[in-house]
Amino acid sequence: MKLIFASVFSATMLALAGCAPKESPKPAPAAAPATAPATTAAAVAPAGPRVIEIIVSDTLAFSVKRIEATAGEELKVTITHTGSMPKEAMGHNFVLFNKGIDLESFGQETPMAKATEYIPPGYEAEIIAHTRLVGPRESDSVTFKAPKEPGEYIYICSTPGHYLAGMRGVLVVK
Ligand SMILES: [Cu+2]
Repeated sequence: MKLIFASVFSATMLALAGCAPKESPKPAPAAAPATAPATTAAAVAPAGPRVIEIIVSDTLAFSVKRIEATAGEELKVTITHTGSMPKEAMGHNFVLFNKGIDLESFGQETPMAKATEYIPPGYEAEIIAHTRLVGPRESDSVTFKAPKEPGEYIYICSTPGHYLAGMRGVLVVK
């Protein structure tokens, strides 16, 4: 055992000794790829959706009550809650409807839809877009295309009672 170890050790030393002089300095790390391609990609990237920022707080109101858009325009609505009251009572969302929505019926169903953040089931065809329910210091966004048909489209906060108290606005498509 001792002999074998010694032989291996010697061989290793020899190998190391033999190799050492030939060892060349490590090559410098390859230069990072030029940033030109990324810049080019950004330059040709299509413009993103137009961002509409809506602030909500401890009052029953949207900071933006009227949004104007062109038919089919891509919009990103961001709703940010700057208040401090509990989400239970003062949570808000943004729900945009197609024309012809029966808000009274919808409003009657929202109290039973707490589990789905006050979006009652069965309104998929009537709702163009909606955000999640946001509480204090929370924010959510939804990206969608404005309808192709010109006209007025109502949006509300669907927390029970909120839209009746004035938490509503209109998307005007031109
Ligand atoms: Cu609300």
